[in-house]
Amino acid sequence: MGIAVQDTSQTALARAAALDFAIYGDLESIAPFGGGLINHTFVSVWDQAGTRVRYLHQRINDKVFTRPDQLMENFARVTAHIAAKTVGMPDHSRRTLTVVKARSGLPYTRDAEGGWWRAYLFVEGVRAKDVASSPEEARVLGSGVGRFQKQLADLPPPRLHETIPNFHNMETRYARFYAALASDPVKRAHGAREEIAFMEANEERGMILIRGLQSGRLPERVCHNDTKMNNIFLDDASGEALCVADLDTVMPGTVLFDVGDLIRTVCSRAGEEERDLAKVAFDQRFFDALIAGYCSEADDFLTEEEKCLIPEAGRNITHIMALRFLTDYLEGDHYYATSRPGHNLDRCRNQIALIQSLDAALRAGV
Ligand code: GN1
Ligand code: MG
Repeated sequence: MGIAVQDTSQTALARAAALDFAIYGDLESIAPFGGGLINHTFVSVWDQAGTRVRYLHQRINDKVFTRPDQLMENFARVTAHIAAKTVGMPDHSRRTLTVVKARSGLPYTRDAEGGWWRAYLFVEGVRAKDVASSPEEARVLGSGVGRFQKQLADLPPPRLHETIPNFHNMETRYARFYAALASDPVKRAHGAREEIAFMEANEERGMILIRGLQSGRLPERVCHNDTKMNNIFLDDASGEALCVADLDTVMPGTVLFDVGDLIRTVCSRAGEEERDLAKVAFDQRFFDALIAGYCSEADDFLTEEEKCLIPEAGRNITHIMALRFLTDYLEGDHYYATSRPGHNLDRCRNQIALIQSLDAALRAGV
């Protein structure tokens, strides 16, 4: 009941916000959409002189993204840059997200509660998947992210805003984990002893990417930072990776963060929500195809150091996700959306199982 009441009021806010964007036609309907863990998403249907057109609306989570104005400045620059590179190609308006401006001219609007909303064209005829179904699909996903990075490699200055400072910084993630462990605010540490021990044992190894960035051995580039596979839209007709979505965390980093998140999500035979850990297994064939696809686009700009660290990047990003799920569990589930007690601990266990499977493959010489 509580949830239904909240949904209704959220939908009312979404409707009011939607009407504040410079969208032609009559608003027919607006309803919640999709399952992101961070933002609230809605889809609207408009009658534009007799044709039905859909738009997406998101309330930006301003606890997670404390400067939505800067975030939307990044978003608008990045999407305009990609759009300029694909002018004249078939399906031009489906190859990147297209921001709709508010009537004020800004790329966002505020609601009565102070919430921040954005709108963009609904990309029709694509699908987002949680688990890859074939090595060919893995190859396609790899090439999609390689192309995205290549398209943004020449983004003109200024440097993009850091929408979440230290997002993939293992040092600060560990500091927060140890703080949660020390205060144990909801008394959950005892029930997570094994996972805590895993984090303590793996801390040093986990520092490889952040130290590489800090020392300059790994170059800073524009990357996406959240390339779990369901953020990459596959064209229904051709199967091609058409559009990279969820651009909130596009900011400076190492491209290995993106490759790592792809390995984490594409090369596991089960998604991160799977609780049957026997199903969570690293698949070498998907890995080989993914990296071949990625390098078909990224070979032009990757350094030798970056190439060598690709397998380790998969382990590193899986590790940081396990650590973040565990920290949120210890803190009382404030960050990720959860739907049952222990949900974040289950996610952490899934990610640790994947690391163990990945380690077996790395030992065998991926
Ligand atoms: C979040 O926004 P969404 O659901 O695509 C998270 C990612 C995690 C992911 C785990 C801003 O991604 O870092 O990998 O959940 N995004 C943020 O599913 O924290
Ligand atoms: Mg996201």
